[in-house]
Amino acid sequence: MTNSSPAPVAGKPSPSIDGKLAMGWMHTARFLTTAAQLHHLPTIEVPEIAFVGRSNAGKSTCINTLTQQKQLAFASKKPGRTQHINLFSLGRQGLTDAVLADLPGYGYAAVSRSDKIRWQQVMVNYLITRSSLTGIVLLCDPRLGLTELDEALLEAVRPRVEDGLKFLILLTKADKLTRAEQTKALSIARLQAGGGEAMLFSALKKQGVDDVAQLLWRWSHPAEPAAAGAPDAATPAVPSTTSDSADEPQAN
Ligand SMILES: Nc1nc2c(ncn2[C@@H]2O[C@H](COP(=O)(O)OP(=O)(O)O)[C@@H](O)[C@H]2O)c(=O)[nH]1
Ligand SMILES: [Mg+2]
Repeated sequence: MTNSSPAPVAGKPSPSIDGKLAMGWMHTARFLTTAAQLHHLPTIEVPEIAFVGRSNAGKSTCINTLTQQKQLAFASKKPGRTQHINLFSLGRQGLTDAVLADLPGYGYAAVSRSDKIRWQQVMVNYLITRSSLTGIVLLCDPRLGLTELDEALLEAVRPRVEDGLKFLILLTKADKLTRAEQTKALSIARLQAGGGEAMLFSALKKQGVDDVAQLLWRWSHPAEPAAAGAPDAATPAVPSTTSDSADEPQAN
């Protein structure tokens, strides 16, 4: 699964993309694979972005809204897959330029304590060791704030965030908050995010949708080191023919 996407480069501004293009890119999401254990995950050579959050935080709704597809959450809801890491490929014309990883929601009350602990370990191991991991989106219902498990996860990834891993606290269901509450929740989340950032999101009101799509695109397409006479780095890597779409699994 290789393509010509540049490896992440620190310190360079990312190329920009407008909201519509970013949403078009998100819409290319397709199911890649599912894994119950870390060692079953394929090696990925493009940027991988993980979605994490306690159950009911609005993760499935967010992924569906961003990708403008209902089948993706369906893929994650198939019996036996709810505790799996589900990967989705992104990229036009069969070229994969990024992968989304949907991690199991944690903290679900009906799950036994031992299962919770096991999953916490799998998740933390994933977040700490996964080499293709480029960014983390931590979804949080701002009416509840960060839970103990969210805090533990934040603590675990902090060294990687300090090392350049992208990190976003996404405050979901923003439509449930007044303007003043949104502003307050956002400033708290910005502090909690450390070196990362925080944004408001509402699937219902389509708030923040384009902004998140653009951010994920920038995370996945860091600027290449400037080279004399190089083509404009802001141009999205969209192939003009379908001739090189061969090696990509087209599972749905
Ligand atoms: N008002 C509102 N409700 C939302 C929003 N996003 C999700 N929800 C609701 O929150 C609940 C949990 O959402 P879901 O996506 O299943 O959460 P998950 O467990 O994190 O995947 C569902 O009842 C959703 O309809 C939103 O933007 N606004
Ligand atoms: Mg869900």
